[in-house]
Amino acid sequence: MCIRNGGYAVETIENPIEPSSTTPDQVTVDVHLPPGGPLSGMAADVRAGLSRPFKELSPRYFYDERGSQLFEQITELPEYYPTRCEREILVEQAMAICSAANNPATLIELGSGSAAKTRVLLDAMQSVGCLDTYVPVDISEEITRDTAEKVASEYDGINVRGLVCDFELDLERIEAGGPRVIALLGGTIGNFAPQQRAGFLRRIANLLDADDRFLLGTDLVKDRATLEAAYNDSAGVTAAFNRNVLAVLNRELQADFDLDAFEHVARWDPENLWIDIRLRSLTDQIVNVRALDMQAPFAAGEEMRTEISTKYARPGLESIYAEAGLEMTDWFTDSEGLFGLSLARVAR
Ligand code: AVJ
Repeated sequence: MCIRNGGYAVETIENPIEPSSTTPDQVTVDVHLPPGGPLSGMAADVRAGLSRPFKELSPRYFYDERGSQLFEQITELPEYYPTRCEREILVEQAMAICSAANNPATLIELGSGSAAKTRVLLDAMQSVGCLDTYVPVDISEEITRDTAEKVASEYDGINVRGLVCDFELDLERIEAGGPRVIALLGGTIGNFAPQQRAGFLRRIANLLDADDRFLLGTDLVKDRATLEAAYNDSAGVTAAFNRNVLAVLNRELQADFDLDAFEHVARWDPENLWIDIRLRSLTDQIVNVRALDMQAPFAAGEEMRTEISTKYARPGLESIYAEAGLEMTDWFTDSEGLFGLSLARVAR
């Protein structure tokens, strides 16, 4: 274990500062964004999505500042149980998770954001004495720096190696001491289309050594009423969150979407086991996207997909792991069985 010895330095790879030998505590933030920044692939992506007969936008564009705030509000809604349930699992079972994951030295968190839930795991790791390194990985440089510095100041002797990248694209091997846990919390994997998910999990399998574990949060299949209520809250926050993606396009791609000309739709699809989240055009309209030099016609009643949120059951998830060369080792749920956390290892 490192012993805290003074402050910590924040450095970037572009402008490295030699870590001082008298400060074993350190924070580094490595930036691996494409030249155009986090939104560099957006234009081509949106063009493709708006050109298809069944239009579709990627959920990754929800999270500008306003979208992130709206999502925060969603997590506090009475109808939206996943965040509360996942937190309950972490709080109640952090020690069990920590020991099932071989008392890891390193926690790598994909989509770490403000790392609100992570602290529960870091606390458990610290109390067992295994905590050495935390690697927050997020697309937002500002949030990652902030999180990295805060975590470093909160945990004695911890090394923090922030990584700013699109974890779907640039998840290169992270050289930090093992055993390691790579965590993807919050049910984010629910947003991945099946093929995208398969590719992602295979890459995770490739990153894991025998002692390493993957920790995954998944919302679980349950009755339609509960599921649909979580995505059609009575306060209309989810509707505002969904429509906000149009404001992002208006700003980033000089589009002229009229947010009031679209309504929020979220339906449970029992065949695909996902909530299908869409925006439905209320009128016949033509949307101009100046930066793409493109016009997108919408018929009245036409629906554009903005997100899927897949729900899982343990056996299905075990098969999904197996197809990716992973093997579930442990399964944790909340008291009501609404949300699942699983640990997986590379298949033997
Ligand atoms: C952040 C992807 C887990 O799918 O439940 C919440 C996003 N969308 N309400 C989810 C979301 C609408 C959320 N994830």
